[in-house]
Amino acid sequence: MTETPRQTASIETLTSERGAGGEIHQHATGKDERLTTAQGVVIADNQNSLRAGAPGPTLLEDFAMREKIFHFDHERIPERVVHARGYGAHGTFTCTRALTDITRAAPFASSGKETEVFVRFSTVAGSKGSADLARDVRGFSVKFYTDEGNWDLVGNNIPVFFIQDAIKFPDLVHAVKPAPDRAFPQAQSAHDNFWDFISLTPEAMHMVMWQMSDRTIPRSFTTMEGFGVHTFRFVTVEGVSTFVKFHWKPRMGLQSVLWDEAVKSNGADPDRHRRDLWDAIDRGDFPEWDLGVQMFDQAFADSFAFDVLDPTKLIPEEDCPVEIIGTLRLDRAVDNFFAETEQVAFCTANVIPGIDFTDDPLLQGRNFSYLDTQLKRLGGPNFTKLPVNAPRGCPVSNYQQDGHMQTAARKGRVNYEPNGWGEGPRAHPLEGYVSYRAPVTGPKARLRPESFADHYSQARQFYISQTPSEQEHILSALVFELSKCVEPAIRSRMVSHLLNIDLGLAQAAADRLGLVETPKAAPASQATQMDLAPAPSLSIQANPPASFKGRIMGVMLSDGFDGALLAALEQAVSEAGGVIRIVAPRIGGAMCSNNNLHAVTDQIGGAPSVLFDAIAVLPGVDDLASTPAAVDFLKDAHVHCKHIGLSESAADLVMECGLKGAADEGLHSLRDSDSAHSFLSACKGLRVWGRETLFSG
Ligand code: HDE
Repeated sequence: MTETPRQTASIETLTSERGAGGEIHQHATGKDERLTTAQGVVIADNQNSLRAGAPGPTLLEDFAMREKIFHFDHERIPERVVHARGYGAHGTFTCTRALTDITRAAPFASSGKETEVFVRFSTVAGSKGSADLARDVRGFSVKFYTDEGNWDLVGNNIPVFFIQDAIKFPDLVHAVKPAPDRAFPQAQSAHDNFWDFISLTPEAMHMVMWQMSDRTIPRSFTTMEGFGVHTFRFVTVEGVSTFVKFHWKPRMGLQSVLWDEAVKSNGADPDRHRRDLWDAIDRGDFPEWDLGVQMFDQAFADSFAFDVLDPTKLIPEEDCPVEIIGTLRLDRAVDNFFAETEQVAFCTANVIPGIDFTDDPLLQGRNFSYLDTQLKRLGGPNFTKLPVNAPRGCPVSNYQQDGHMQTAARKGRVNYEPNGWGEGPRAHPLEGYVSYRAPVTGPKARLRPESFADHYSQARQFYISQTPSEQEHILSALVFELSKCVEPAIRSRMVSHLLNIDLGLAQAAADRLGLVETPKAAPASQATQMDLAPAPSLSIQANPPASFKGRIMGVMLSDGFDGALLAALEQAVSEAGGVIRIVAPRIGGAMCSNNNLHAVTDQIGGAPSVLFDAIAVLPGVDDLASTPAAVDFLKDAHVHCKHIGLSESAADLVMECGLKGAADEGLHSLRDSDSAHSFLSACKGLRVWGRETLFSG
């Protein structure tokens, strides 16, 4: 991939330095900037350590070398126990609808009010160095630096969770992570331990349907939804509470890739999602999401078919509308990944006046876990002072002191409260955070309410809300994952759950897994099971994006290509708000039919079509039919149901790919500006799903 202007901007001058043999090393460095030790002493030679004679030992006295290596030795901190691989950016939340009658939460105080935010997206299971397109849930964490303190909305891209009680979380995470003896598989749920645990945990079935759907292989961070998952409370100044569920809706619309693309993407560009976010911000194509809320009262909660405190259930938008109250825009990449993205500490317990918890047992457990894990990960209690974690919109004033790496010592003798010195901060009953006065009764016991008992109805509702193509994706994902399980009893146990979700799905899975005997349905609480109507809002394919904005067209060409046609295509892509990448045999450039040299962004061997949303093929004198990577480029785009634009000169390549005579609404012939524009207009939808039937079975 190419260097961005931002990446090259800091390379200002070339300076010289003398090596051991007196040779000159030339390298880039900042103008007039001196290299120093951590103590500020200017370093004279950064290439050779202090030695006793040319063949002699290195001296302990060499403080510059020791300090440099000492610091390097301590660069690593523990990675997050979950959500280790993540990527962050700064931005702004703009309120578009004041909610002062419903909550005193600062970001919603007036329409037009702006609040600074930091967002971190993540995968859950893989370690820091794993690939972006693992089949996995994505984290979607937002830190609002409000003028009444920091509020963290630590969500996922799936609105429900695997378990109903935090006490199960360590087991869930142990099961999905690499097995403790062999330390594999990495960043995958396709293994015995995960499905063993899941098949013994019926409450996970709803989330499993989401996990096996295309939601877990998103096209990019910018094309996925975010959800707060739990029911929270909005609270007014007077102490009146309204239940609320938070939703982030991507302006680019929901988009995912196919499983085969995910697998190939992980090889071609394991950093695909972080690169996509970085590139989008870098070119000024700032990603945006709308913040929506589902707000309801106790009466709605009582009448709803499920317990609103059960995190394995959602409230369909069809039953309670999502009202848009603001927009999130990410417009600034981090200056330093470690300082910001790695050290940011999100915590569900970070709430502000106007936002409160409910008794969702998962949320209650999370409120303990985040602070606890951060103490270990960031090494002491003062991580709240790091710039990315420190409040920005309001003063911080208290008597917390000392601890590792303290940088904010109070002046004076007063470090306690109450004090008679007339100094220092005091609590303020009116301005301060007051917990919602929720009445609490009941015996102290380890229990789960009956209202949490139905594990299958919403799993079924999700499944029947998908298009046939999406249902096929769920089935193939289940078959893929369960086929990786060595233990037959696990496969069989999973099918016994599927029987409670959808008979057709269960039978097809049993068949494709080659189960010798179809198991009995898992025991289910029949008393609570319901036949819910499909909720179309749950489908990706039924809600396609409105434009090609922010997406990437890969144009494969070779010397002698039609320059006018490329210009027409470039114009059409740019008018649609998309980005074009030129893929050619040589990175140094491609000569068009008019003898103009055009810049090339990717060499064919390193840019398979899985990296692009749609493709165009404009071969020149080299028809590319005998270039294997070019054949794969076109064949894959076809199998992946993408829109494909073809110039006449692509005829031999088309023949080589076995596509001659293939015609559907996704194959477009490119001749001129008009055809380029109608090609782009077709590209704005998702894929040509009808093509899938050609390859299924
Ligand atoms: Fe987390 N989770 N989680 N989680 N979670 C962490 O906190 C935990 C859950 C989520 O970008 C950890 O600082 C428990 C649900 C995100 O830095 C840890 C339970 C949801 C992130 C932790 C859950 C999430 C985390 C690890 C069950 C969606 C990444 C590092 C009760 C609503 C935050 C850290 C970032 C991170 C605990 C379940 C989202 C261990 C105990 C449900 C997005 O504290």
